[in-house]
Amino acid sequence: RAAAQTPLDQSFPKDFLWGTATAAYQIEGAVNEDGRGQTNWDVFSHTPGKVANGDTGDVACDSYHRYKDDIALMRNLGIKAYRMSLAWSRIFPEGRGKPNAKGLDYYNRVIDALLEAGIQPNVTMFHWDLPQALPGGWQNRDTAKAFADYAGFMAGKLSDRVHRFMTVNELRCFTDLGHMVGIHAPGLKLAPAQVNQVRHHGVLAHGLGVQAIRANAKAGTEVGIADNANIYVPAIETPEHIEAAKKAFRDDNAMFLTAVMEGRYIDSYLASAGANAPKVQAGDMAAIGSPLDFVALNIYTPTFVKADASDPRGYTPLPHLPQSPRMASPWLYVGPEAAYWGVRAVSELWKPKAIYISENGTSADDTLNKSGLVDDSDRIMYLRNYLGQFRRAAAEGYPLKGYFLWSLMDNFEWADGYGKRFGIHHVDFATQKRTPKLSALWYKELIRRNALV
Ligand code: GBH
Repeated sequence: RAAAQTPLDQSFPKDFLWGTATAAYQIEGAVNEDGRGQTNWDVFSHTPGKVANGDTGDVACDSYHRYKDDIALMRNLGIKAYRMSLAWSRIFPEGRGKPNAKGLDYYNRVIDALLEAGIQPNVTMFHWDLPQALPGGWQNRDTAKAFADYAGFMAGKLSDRVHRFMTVNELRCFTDLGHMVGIHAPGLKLAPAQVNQVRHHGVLAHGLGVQAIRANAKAGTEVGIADNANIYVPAIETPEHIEAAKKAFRDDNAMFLTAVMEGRYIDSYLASAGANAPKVQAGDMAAIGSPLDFVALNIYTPTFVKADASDPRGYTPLPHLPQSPRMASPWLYVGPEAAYWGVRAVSELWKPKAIYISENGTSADDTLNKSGLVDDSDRIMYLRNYLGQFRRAAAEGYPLKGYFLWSLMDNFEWADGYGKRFGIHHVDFATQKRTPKLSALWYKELIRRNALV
């Protein structure tokens, strides 16, 4: 029977960059090998009570030794790009000073093997594993400078083969979760003024990092940030609610992505911070606002928001309810619209040349079936819905260029240890055996068609 109507076009733009993502401390293991220095996460995960089940990243997925296996998984998927991070303390065990050649050798091996497999490395300079030797960590402004020196050094070494760098991953996480909430390394609960100072050092590290990467990398190297801006979805798709969502997005990310994109702290933030506002030195804001080649977003959870004339801000965010649908992690509320509205807000507010999704994915109940496989239909449901919304953004002309699925494989999920699995490949941590889940087969087919399946 002939179709009654034209089917919805489900395709993605030609040359859309399909990939997967991981991060050094979550997969590498080998924490005492080849001169790697200790990090804040080594200390934190070895502190009793900090990580579920007492798990640590000591072994993780053992990718330090098994990176070739990982690349074989990627090759089988047909991905074009891989987002990985560098362990700063493998290169500078003390955070600064004399570089460690063996650390550099490791990343040269990984990058060369990726290129050999036809996969484009996209490199994040800092995904939370801070060299422990840096005095005061992110509370010390010198750490921002040390980061820039390290990032510039690595850009000089890698930009003959790596063409896209992200400075830091998720400003809000390594600042607030580590220094205000205390659930990530270094596990502090500082007062508001100190928290704002840590946040300032975070964006400053990004900005000085951009400058250092540009100063040391080959011409044409792209530099950006991978951030998890809080995303606001208009409750109803009408101009007043859309405007409210855009304003909420800009306000709520004021000390992070908004500062990076605008090179200043906006008035609403300074007013609410009052005497606790960060101490800013001459030149800081210009560095923080260094122009970027792209913005990369990690997108998981939405906040719905409505226009509200009775609120001085003009909007009211709507709370998640206990019964709101979520995935296997309590924080992971289902909200595929975040995919579309995240891309659209960034595009409309700041008009970046390109947007990448540096992470999107989910934990799921990953019980092995009788054949030893994982039938993760929940994850497929989640990905299909989010990718539909990313597709909408691309189809409407927002400059969305690529997507990195979190994660290539199950790994060390920070404070949740190995208890939460985000991979599209199952990892048996006793044997290190990797097995594709149903979602990996689904993703492979999506990439093959360059269209939603
Ligand atoms: C990303 O963080 C990270 O970049 C990545 O390394 C990580 O593996 C992945 O997502 C999956 O989590 O316990 O309720 O206080 C996403 C942001 C930050 C969300 C930590 C969950 C804990 C919230 N995540 N947060 S809670």
